[in-house]
Amino acid sequence: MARILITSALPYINGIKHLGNLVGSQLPADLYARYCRARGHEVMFICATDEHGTPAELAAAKAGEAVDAYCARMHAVQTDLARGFALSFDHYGRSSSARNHALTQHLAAKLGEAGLIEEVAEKQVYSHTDGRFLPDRYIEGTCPNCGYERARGDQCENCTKQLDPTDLINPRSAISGATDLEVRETRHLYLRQSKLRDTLDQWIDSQQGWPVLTTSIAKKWLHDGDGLQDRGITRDLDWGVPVQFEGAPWQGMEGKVFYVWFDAPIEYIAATAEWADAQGLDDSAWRRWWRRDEGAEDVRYVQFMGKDNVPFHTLSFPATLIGSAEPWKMVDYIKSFNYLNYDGGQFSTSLGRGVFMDQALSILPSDYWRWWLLSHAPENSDSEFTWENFQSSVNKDLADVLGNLVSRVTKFCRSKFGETVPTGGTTGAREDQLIADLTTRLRAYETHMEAMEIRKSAGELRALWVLGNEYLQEAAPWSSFKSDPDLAAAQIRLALNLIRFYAVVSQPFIPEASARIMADMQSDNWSWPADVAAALDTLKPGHAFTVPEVLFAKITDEQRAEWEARFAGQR
Ligand code: B3M
Ligand code: ZN
Repeated sequence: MARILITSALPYINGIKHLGNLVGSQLPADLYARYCRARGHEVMFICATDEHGTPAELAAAKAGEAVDAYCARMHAVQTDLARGFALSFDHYGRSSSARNHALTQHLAAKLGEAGLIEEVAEKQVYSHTDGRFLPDRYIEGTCPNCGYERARGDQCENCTKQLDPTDLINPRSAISGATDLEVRETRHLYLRQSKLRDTLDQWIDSQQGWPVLTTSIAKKWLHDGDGLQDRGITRDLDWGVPVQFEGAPWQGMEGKVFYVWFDAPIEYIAATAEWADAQGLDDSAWRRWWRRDEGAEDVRYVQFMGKDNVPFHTLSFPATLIGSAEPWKMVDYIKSFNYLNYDGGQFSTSLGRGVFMDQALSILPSDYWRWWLLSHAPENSDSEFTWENFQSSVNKDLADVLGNLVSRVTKFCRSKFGETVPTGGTTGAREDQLIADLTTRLRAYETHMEAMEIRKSAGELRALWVLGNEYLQEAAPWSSFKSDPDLAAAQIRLALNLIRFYAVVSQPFIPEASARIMADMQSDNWSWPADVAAALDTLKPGHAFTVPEVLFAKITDEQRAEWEARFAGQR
């Protein structure tokens, strides 16, 4: 049994996330957390809302609410949606928590002691039209690296380069479009990341088997030109973690807050402390996950995120932790994702294009979405959601293959043997072959799940379902029943056990359907099938079960057409 710490990139507090956001971090992280728990590992699965920064301030203003009230309300909304998608976080924290304030200030102080923070007089963009300093992502312009015309002041979406607002060519206010911008002087704290360049380089080199997507992005910013520049970690804003030295004022920094990307990853740690607080546990409960001197040495730490978040997790956050000179647990593996596109274009939060988490749940149960999204996860390249593909994948994989098997077997048993596992008969070579094939596929499934190869895992799971269907097709208990009812009894006994087996192995992908199947099998034996033959002999003759309601309803052409039209345009 291992101890596995899993974090998902923290969704910004403003607005409801679309399915592309979901499949880029929270959903695959949940899949992995569920799998690790199912295999008996001790798991700590952490996520939180990322609540600071200008987007939160502006969204609150737009909603006519105070920013703290807005964040509290949206945190509750996002918590509900996470529950709706059956995301099994051990804690869903808030980056605005007291824990994160304290830890952010603590780490900044440590970085200061280590000589890694310096005060810099900075030129910052002030917008006369907007009457305020414009932070990074509220200035748009042309990327100096790739020429993309809608690059933001913090990062170019197109080439992932981290930017400073003043790098942009032809800058304009993203709030008003105003170009009457003026550069004014203000003082800020800078993290001297450049001093850590060699250390970070060696740290990245020492990582085994990271995905190419992760290391290539990290290496690019370490080695290409001005990769690891010192970066401002404070901002002229009201909302955020005040720039203080463990609670005492930081001279000259009054009225400023830490940059949202400085405090957000620290919330991974702080949220674990929030978890301990919520459980009524003392500090050692969270520190054994995060402090190498207090038990975290043998923790395996895995992070999930979209590719645009990779530079912050391979460079900036490690710089914070290493630079503190304290023994913090560092990430062991970063699973990163490309983008999911929507029906010939991009998902767009600003245009309301695509399907958002609340909308998805309002039309179909979460497992339909989980299955499609995970089995089409944008791992090796961008992938695309189309309604046609969604319909066919749900109808074939879930309804025709898995759902149909469950329904046929249970209904046939009820009509011929009653609602208990039938007695009598013995299985033969066909069943031995099925067990051998299931074992091969299951071992492959485990290998891919351990490697977080999500599409490949989905493929093996589907193959496991298909094996059962093929078996049933060939064994045809409905015809053997006429000539040899004992044989049919043995076949149906095996098939009922197969249904429970499917609940166990499918649970990381489709937890709600799996729970229903398990309940209908009147079992709560979720133990992982180390030995497939033994697993298929779990429900004994005479064990009662219930015929399930329709597990997965097919998506009709009318529904598909209606949804396609409904989600094409404005939200
Ligand atoms: N909220 C960005 C994003 O959702 C950001 C992630 C923070 S992870 C510490 O893309
Ligand atoms: Zn660019």
